[in-house]
Amino acid sequence: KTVAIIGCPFSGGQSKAGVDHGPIHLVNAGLAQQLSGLGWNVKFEGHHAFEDITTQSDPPIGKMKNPRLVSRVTEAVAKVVGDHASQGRLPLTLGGDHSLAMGTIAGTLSKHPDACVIWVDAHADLNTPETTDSGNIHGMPLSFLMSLASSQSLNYKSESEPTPFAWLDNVHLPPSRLAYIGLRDVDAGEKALLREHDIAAFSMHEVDRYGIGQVVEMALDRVNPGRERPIHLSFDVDALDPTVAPSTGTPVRGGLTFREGHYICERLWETGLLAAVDLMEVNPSLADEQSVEQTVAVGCSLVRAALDAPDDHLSSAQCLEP
Ligand code: DIR
Ligand code: MN
Ligand code: MN
Ligand code: MN
Repeated sequence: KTVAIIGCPFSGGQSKAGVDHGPIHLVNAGLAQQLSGLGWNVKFEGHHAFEDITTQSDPPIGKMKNPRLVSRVTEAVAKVVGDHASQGRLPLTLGGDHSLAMGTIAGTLSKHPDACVIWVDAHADLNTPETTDSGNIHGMPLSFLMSLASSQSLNYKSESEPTPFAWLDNVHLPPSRLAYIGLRDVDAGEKALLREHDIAAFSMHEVDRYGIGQVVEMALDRVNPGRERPIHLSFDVDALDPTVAPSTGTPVRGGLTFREGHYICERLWETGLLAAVDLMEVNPSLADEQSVEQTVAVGCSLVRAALDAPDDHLSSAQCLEP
């Protein structure tokens, strides 16, 4: 088994500096060695270089900020993730901001067109260029992936460059194959889209009501009832409570506990269907040094939980031993 670590030091999908340092801190904390320790062959050839992807100028299109840059970077990420997947490696993408998921999920779908997505986040990241308030593309990746937004809807024409996100127009994740866990800060336009497209959304209310064990099964029942589809896990670290993962750009109180976050990862690994993992939005420039260390350590720990070797799980008998 080989895991390919794709470090994506990218922050163009939002406006706070520092999230581009997330992958560097995760790797410096020893993530590659930790995964080797779990029995994985680890392929990591340095962080992805985006310096070669520059744009002459990148003024907003409508409300969308940095559209050319985000489009080019995510297209490149899609290619890298798709290549690793077709070589039989499990792509682990470290962000960077969550706009990167346009690339990671497109890459997964290129190899596994029937894949489903479990999106763990405080936010729905479902805004369209019309519904967005912030203009930040990290709040929009799923609308493009599910064809609720498209390059045509940008109403943009240029002689000298392709319309941003045109490369995504023939990528399509059916809304029936997306399930959210951990939502608690969803914009009005996003709520309307969730309802209109009947998307499986398990907010913190459902986590409180049913417990995380039940919620993960309910999510899988919606998007993967026969338990045969490959699963792409996209984990925004802000899904966790800010007391657990403080160093992130848009923390929202009332989030997942340490164990709830880990349980999701463990259970998805246990299905045997995990095809790709994203860990996004670790921002080491936000909060004090101890909070940064804590957030980076939790990020590594979530990844280990998602990529655990099956025989490393304590059997229930061992757990019950006094
Ligand atoms: C908000 C915040 N819904 C937006 N989104 C965030 O900007 O569209 N996503 N923070 O992670
Ligand atoms: Mn740094
Ligand atoms: Mn997100
Ligand atoms: Mn978020």
